[in-house]
Parts: sequence; structure tokens; C-alpha cells
Amino acid sequence: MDIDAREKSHKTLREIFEKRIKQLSKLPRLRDDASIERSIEEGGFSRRDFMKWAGAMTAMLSLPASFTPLVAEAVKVADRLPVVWLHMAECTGCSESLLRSASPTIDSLIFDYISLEYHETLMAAAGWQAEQNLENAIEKYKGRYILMVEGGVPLGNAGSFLTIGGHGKKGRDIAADAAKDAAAIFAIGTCSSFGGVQAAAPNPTGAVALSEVTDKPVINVPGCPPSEKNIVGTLLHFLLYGTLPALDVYNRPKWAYRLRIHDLCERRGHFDAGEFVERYGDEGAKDGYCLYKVGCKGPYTFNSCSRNKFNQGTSWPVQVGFGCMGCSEPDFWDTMGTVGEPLKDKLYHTVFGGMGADATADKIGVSLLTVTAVGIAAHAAISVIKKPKE
Ligand code: FSX
Ligand code: SF4
Ligand code: F3S
Repeated sequence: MDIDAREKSHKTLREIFEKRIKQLSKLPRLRDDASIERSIEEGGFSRRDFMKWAGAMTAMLSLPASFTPLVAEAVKVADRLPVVWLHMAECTGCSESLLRSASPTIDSLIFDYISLEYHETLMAAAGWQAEQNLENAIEKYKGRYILMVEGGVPLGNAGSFLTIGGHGKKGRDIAADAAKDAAAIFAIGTCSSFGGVQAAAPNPTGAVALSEVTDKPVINVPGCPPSEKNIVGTLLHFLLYGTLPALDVYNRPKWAYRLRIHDLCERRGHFDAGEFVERYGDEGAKDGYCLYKVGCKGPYTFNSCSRNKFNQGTSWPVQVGFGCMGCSEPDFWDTMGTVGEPLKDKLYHTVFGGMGADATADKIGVSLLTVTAVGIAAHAAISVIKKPKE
């Protein structure tokens, strides 16, 4: 794109965002007891910290740095959007990832600040009152609320593996009903995006992805759990654009899931140099070598962990010395082989055979995952020949 065209497109984008923020700011605030400024201050952050955070989110959403003030403005109107958060079959790690870090992050503060109309693990209400809250929120904010769902949806035995509340309402019906009048639907975590651990073979409860119980578009934010940045970024994207983000073939936002873990991994230099950890605790492990041979699935996994990390950017699986398990990919429990071991040749050929090394999730389409593992395996094998054990 030439400079003129780029400036024009930035101008258009700026106008879209300004219009959207203006529209949202006209809506009534849903919470009187909080302002983002106060939440940030009470969380121990300065305005400077907040702007730094907004700058990082702007970059993450692939927007130019000059959009940072607009992103910060968008956060301020986040309390106009009611959020309904449902739990299906899962471990609640997705909520934990976002909300229960030892010290609050700006991301978690934003979740405290938005109007969570219904969230089973956080709200004070219980029993009949909780059920009533959900019905009221759906009715009151019809067509306006964002639905976030955590967990797979069990369909087996007519949905009876997950019943919630006094009337024994089935999880699948609760999710389907809540989806009907939502303004946007986010499947938070791999369970909700693809079925997750519940759906691992033999999938006794018949668990499926959220997208199987609604005809409406679902934005998948996978990861077991997903990073807080991917969750908050998806919300921010919706606030700014008011539309669905560009999605890959698995309905994951491209701004977060377009690159493989392997593409930006801090150990990538060692992979390219053929320097591998052969066993946990060996000299290579101490030197921070590549974890491919001890089971890292980073070359087949699209997610932003190597850029964003977890726990306030402190660390991520590869940094602590345990390879990526492929947790943001569909059916990773079944397709990523044994934990701690590289994928076996047979699986490479069945799942990845015939794909080019530059393949993206889109190009691969419905076949699973990413680049040709044959190529990856060949690289690892060649490196053994080139680099005999020292
Ligand atoms: Fe699943 Fe989230 Fe993994 Fe757990 O709920 S994505 S099991 S971290 O908590 O749904
Ligand atoms: Fe990093 Fe894993 Fe790729 Fe090695 S195989 S470079 S540890 S992502
Ligand atoms: Fe999951 Fe791999 Fe990231 S296991 S958390 S996608 S490093």
C-alpha cells in the first residue's frame, strides 16, 4: 500500500472508531460505582501505566501507535456494554487466567470495570436469584449484551450431562437461549471454541463447541486457558469496530492467532541451529535449547503466547522449559500426540502430510493445524546428523 492510500485508510478507520466511541458514550453507564480511572488508580497503576498498556494493546491489534488515545477512549466506554458470561463443562481456568492473578493487571481491572451482568463464579447472587439475574439481563439488554461462554457444551444423553439450577435446565439450552439475543458471541477458551478436554476421545458426554448450538457467528478465543490479552483484546476490538474481526478458518481473530508459537519463539535460534534439549535436565535444557524433541508443539500451534506471555507478561510455557502442548488448536488432546514427545511419524503423515512449510491455518482449511510436520521432523533429524551428541 502506498503512503497516500495508507493515510486514507487510517483516516477512515479513525472516523469509524470516533463514531463508534461517540455512539457508545451516549448509552447510559451500567455501573455508577466505578470509573476506569478510579479502578486503575485503586489497582495501584498510574495514568502513565494505563497509557503504556493502551499502547501495547494498540500494537497487538495491529493499529498504528497514533491510535493509542482512541484505544484508551474505547476502554472508557466499556462499561456501556453488558456482558453475560456462562460456564459450561470446564475447569474455570479461563476465568482464573483473567481475574485471579496474584496482583491485579490492567486487563483484570478492566474486567472488574465492565458490567458483568452474570458470571456464576463472581456474582454474589446464588440459587433462584442467580437464575433470575440471567433471565433479567437477557431480557433487559436484548440485542445489546456480549455473550462470553467458557466450556464445552455436552449434548450426549439429550444434554443431561450438564444441568444447571433448580429447574434442571440443560447447559445446551441455556447457551442456545443466551446466544439468541446477543450482540456478539465469544467462545472463551478451547473447550468453548472446540470442545476441549471434555471432547477428547471417547468424548463420553458428547461435548461440542459453542458454535454447534447456535446459528449465529461465534468468535473463538481458544487456549487452555487463553491469555488475558487475547480475551481483553477481542472485547476492545468489538468496542472499536462494532463488527467481527477478521477470522481464520477456525474463527479465531487473526490479530491474535495468525502466527505460530514457533514463529516468534525465544528459542527459535536454537531450533534453526539444530540445538535441542534431548532430555529434561540435560545440558541443553540448562542452556535454554529448543524443546521440540521433548514434545514442543509450537510449530503446529497458532497463538500469541510467545509475544504476550501470561501473568503480566512474566512467563509462558516455553520460557519455563516445558514445550507448548498445542492447547489453542482443535482437538489438541487427540491430535498432538503424547505430552513430552514429538509427534510420531505416522501422525505427521496422517495429519500434516502434503502441506507446505509456509502454510497458514487458512490455507490448510479443514485439515488440521499448520505447517508440514514432515519438514519440521526432517529439520530435527538433519540437525542430529549435522550435530552429533557432544
Ligand atoms: Fe477449558 Fe476454560 Fe481449559 Fe479450563 O474454562 S480451555 S479446561 S483452562 O477453564 O474452558
Ligand atoms: Fe520454540 Fe518449540 Fe519452536 Fe523450539 S519447537 S523454537 S521451543 S516453539
Ligand atoms: Fe497453549 Fe502452547 Fe500457549 S500450550 S498456552 S498455546 S505455549
